[in-house]
Amino acid sequence: MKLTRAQLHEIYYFLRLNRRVDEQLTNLYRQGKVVGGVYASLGQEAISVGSAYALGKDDLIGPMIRNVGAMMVRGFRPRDVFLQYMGRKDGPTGGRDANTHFGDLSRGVVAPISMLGELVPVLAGAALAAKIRKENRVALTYVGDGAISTGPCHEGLNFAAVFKLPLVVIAENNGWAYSTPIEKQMAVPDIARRGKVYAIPATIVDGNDVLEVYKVTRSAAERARRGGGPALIECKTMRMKGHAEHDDARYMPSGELEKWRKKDPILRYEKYLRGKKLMTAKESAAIEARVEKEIMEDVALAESSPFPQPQEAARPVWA
Ligand SMILES: Cc1ncc(C[n+]2csc(CCOP(=O)(O)OP(=O)(O)O)c2C)c(N)n1
Ligand SMILES: [Mg+2]
Repeated sequence: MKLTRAQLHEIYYFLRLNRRVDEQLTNLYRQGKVVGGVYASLGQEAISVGSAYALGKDDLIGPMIRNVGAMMVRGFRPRDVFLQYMGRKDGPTGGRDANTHFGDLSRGVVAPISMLGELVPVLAGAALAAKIRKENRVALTYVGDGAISTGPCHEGLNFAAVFKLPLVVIAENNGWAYSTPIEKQMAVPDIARRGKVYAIPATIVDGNDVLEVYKVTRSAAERARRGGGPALIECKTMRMKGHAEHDDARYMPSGELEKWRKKDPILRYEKYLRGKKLMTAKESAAIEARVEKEIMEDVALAESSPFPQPQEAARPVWA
């Protein structure tokens, strides 16, 4: 399906929103207003936005910590992310959990969990339920180059392949799992090679090209919807910061980030739209103004929300 001019602009809006949420979270962290760490999606926005944008509204996603962009596409707002990271009462979990550990099934978003790889069997289960109920839904989730090597990820992929479940797994290969480079935890150069052993079609995609991510995810989702079974999509990208805000990434070889900065997914997409005369300077300025207004309003709103009362901590846990 060809994207309309309005849709191309909407994708640009979500990319910029994702980037600005990240930048604002960094500011809040440095001001001591965040409870816990901040995990950026810097440099990986095209994967979250392109893949989530390729799904239908009844499809399910299981985002990981760097997939704020996907959560925005599914209808969460920057305020949800700020409130949650700041542990405030009006946040999605009422201050009971941190960072992006929240979801909403009415938006088709399964809450992320910290244990790497675990979302693969969870979303495979959701895909199985959809198949049994003949709901024509696709389930999609994300794994990193570290998560792909966990036992649960293997079990989930294998299960989905055997039962031909409508599951799309996006492998975000950013080269690092905390301080471990990919060559120290995998003996093959590409995650996509693993597709073959499960009999799952696997595609390698430039993860910094939002339209390519969109296109490949969309065709994988359509194939899954037709009963063609799961797909694995390896997106090559780079984590443009340390694992989290507290990690200065001094273990990364010098020059690596410089090289990747030239491939910034948002600047690249903007240049593409401009070059093809699909977005004028006036139109991009209007999108920027909208993003800025929403970010500023939502930061103010989050900062004005109180912390929860201690006695509320166990309320949804114990009847
Ligand atoms: C099963 C498990 N082991 C270890 C951890 C601790 N841990 C959290 S994030 C992370 C690195 C993840 O790397 P990757 O999967 O490549 O994702 P990225 O951070 O690069 O997006 C580790 C080791 C965890 N959360 N779960
Ligand atoms: Mg990684």
